Amino acid sequence: MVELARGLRLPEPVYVTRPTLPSLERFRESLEQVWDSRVLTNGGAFHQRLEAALCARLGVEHLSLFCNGTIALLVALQALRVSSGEVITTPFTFPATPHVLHWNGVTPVFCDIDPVTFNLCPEQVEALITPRTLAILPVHVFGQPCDVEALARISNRHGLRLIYDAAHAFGVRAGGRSIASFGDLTMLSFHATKLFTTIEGGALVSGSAALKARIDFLKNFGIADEETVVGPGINGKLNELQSAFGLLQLEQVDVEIAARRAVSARYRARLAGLPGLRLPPLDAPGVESNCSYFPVLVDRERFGLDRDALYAALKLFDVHARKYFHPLCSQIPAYRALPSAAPDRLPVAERVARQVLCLPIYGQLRPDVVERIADILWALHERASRG
Ligand code: T4K
Repeated sequence: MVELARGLRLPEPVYVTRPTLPSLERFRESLEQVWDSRVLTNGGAFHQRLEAALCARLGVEHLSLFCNGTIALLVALQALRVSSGEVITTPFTFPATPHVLHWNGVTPVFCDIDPVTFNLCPEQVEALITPRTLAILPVHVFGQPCDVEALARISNRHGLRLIYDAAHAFGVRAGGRSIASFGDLTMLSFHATKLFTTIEGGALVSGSAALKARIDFLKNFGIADEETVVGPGINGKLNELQSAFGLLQLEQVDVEIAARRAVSARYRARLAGLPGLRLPPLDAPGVESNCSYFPVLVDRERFGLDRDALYAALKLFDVHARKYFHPLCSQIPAYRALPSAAPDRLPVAERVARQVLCLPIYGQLRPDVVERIADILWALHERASRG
């Protein structure tokens, strides 16, 4: 292995993602405008411009910016008065998803996932509905759209709220529509690890002006005017510097998505036929994905190494893949005693969490580096199969 690593090791570390930054010169110009205005936050001009620009880019009407995706999701539940009872969600997600339920006094009910998309399995959602269920909180994991039609049918039939965690799904379209336009509310994350970023940041997309107005009060302490506080809000605002950064990011987001598509296509071309490595599904008809992640499933028998061994071996070559999302959220101490968290009730999620590995993908990942990562994967397989 030492010999192999010496030959193929990358000259510098390659991480699962890297943000593509806007021009520093242009950002400096924006900063000068902020300095001139002295408006630093509380819905200033850059904030207003970014909300409008995001609506136009995403093809939605009502969007509220937030300081991060987690607070946005916390407010989404408050806005729809989901603050007791149970909400059905996925265990195969980042901990923020069940945590916002917990912080709202709601019990998460974990539901198993689809083996291909890794998203909530609609048939199993229905079986978990009880008189205490108030909402469904699905995640478009790795930017793959959930079965939005089936979930809409189920939520309508049972009078449940439907709130999407679209932290990974910026710019994704399904059935000719923005993925952010489904359900009662959709949360987006603009964290530094996302393909569109405001460093930290996020948004809620709502279906009506009235719901957006309620969200905007809630993210600003519930303040309506200098003497009126309409409800118990929180501070979820995005500031002017980050909004200005976001406007510059937005100018380059389509180039970023196209570059990620090219990385994804190169991985697919090079890794097709590599035994024991299942590649992410191709876009279903009507879906435009954003290639925000490149998750593979590692089958130990056929690849020759299990996921953990492959993850560790890649590090020797300075390739820092990530085990998103292992461990499952149902295994977090705060939730693992819940009846729905029992591993035998979540067999698909348990298997996927054991096998999944997210390979590096971002717009500026050079083609020769992608080629090298593919060479390393083939070499590791060949070495492991020789015994
Ligand atoms: N729902 C879902 C489904 C989510 O995935 C997330 C967040 C949320 C909700 C919550 O949204 P936010 O409140 O975060 O807006 C990262 C992110 O921190 C997290 O935002 C994201 N999901 C999650 C999937 O990934 P870590 O712990 O893996 O981050 P970290 O610091 O290890 O970064 C990963 C790699 O990215 C690093 O190895 C290098 C690179 N990186 C990272 C940062 C922070 C950079 O190149 N520059 C940077 O500034 O969680």
